[in-house]
Amino acid sequence: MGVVVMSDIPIKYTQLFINNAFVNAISNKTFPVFNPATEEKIIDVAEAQKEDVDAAVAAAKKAFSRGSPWRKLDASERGKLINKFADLLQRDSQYLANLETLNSGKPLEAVVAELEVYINILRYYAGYCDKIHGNTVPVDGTGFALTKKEPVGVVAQIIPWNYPIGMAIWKLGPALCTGCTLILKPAEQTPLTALVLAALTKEAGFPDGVVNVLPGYGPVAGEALCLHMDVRKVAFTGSTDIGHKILEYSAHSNLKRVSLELGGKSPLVIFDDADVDGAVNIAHAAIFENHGQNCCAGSRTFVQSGIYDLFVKKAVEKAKARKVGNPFDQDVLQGPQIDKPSLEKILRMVESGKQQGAKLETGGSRVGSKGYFVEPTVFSNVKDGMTIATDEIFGPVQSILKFDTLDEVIERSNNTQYGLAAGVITKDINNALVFANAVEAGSVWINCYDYITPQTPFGGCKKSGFGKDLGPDSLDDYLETKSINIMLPVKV
Ligand code: TXE
Repeated sequence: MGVVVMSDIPIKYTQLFINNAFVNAISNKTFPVFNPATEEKIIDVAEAQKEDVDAAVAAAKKAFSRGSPWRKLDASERGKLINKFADLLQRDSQYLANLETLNSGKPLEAVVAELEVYINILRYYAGYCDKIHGNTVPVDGTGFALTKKEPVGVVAQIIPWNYPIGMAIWKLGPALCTGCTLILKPAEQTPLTALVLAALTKEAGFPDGVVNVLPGYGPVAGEALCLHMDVRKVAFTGSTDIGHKILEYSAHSNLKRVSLELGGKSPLVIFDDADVDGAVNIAHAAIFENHGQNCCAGSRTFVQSGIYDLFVKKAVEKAKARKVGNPFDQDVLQGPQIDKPSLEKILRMVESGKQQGAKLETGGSRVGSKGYFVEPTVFSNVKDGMTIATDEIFGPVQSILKFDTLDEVIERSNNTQYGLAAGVITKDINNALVFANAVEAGSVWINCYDYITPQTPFGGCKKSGFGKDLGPDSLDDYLETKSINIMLPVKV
């Protein structure tokens, strides 16, 4: 798909989406949404409060009630609706991409490419709708048993700002595929494209109340969703701190199911036998893509001692060449960070790296004074205990560490509270597979990084959370297994 830069990007929707209608918040409250490249306000958007959450959950509950049009719809027909939604996403890709760039600062070209993947993700789920089945079970005695997979019901989906369209599609796909109804809460920084997606689900023909979208703040709308007694599951992607809270909300309300996709500090390990230029490119993309605002970013680059100095030299050249600027410009690879707190956190982390003795090879400062731009930054001589090696920076900061042996690098890779992803680059299949088996991570990439497909489950372990997005495993979180046990008079 080519890239069309729109000179005028109309904002069509700024209200809450409840029961297939755009409505104001009951309180009429709104909140401002900003362009991170200019720091200017784009528009005010309706802000959901507890009473709006109650209305959206009521609509979703009604849509899920026994005998409702959604419950009676054939599974294959659900698939057709999802496919229609994918068609509409394709039709409106250029508009959605421009709006996403305006609101998030992500480079337009990257967003257009990502949209192709999101369309494929929807098609994957569309095809799965009528392939979700249980088993027959060889029970003891004369009985006969079968299992059936049923949707959990009303689900709340709370997503971050780093991939606003992507995270929405990752969450909507399995919920719609399994026949759940949902309330999606986009991040307060980036609600605009989620509202367009809402309008497209209506146009595709999803019945009233199946999809609801509530822009608003986490501690208000997010908390009310998580504490609601009629919400059966929360799917959350965001920070580890809030992940802890989501579990508390569940414990304090109705023990709703929870799936959490949280932070990471993912190791990317490069052995001496790797092609250095190729490895530098993979490692560069692994950390700098999306300005480092990526939960599975390869944020600990481990390089074996034999190629360490050469690797650092080339990694620095690559970082220096990375063009930062207006995300609508075609040759720009890096736009602004999402907001001021994010910018300040990154600059604080850079300071801590310098103070703790890492060598700042390039970057480390803000670019300009308008917009939240940060120089692509590379640290060498990074040691395991330094804050830049232990904590998620979520910015364009590459930390390069040195290692000697396979055993040592496995140990050090696992020496983190996180377990989201890992990568290894080597020509030695044994080293690659021993590492892949030993590393504590939900996804492992060999001779590549960030290779995410609709078919492969994605999600971490340890403090990176639990539960999966994508792939067949993502459906499990949205399904209950019911056993139906039948007593027969005889065994034949
Ligand atoms: O995350 P939050 P923030 C990490 C990354 C980043 C840091 C802070 O390190 O620098 O988190 O980002 C909603 N109840 N990640 O502050 O607060 C909130 O409205 C219910 C990694 O943006 O976790 C938003 O929709 N919901 C991550 C979503 O949670 C609440 C992506 C994420 O916001 C809530 C983003 C509450 N009490 C940040 N408080 C990843 N895994 O990719 C907030 N929210």
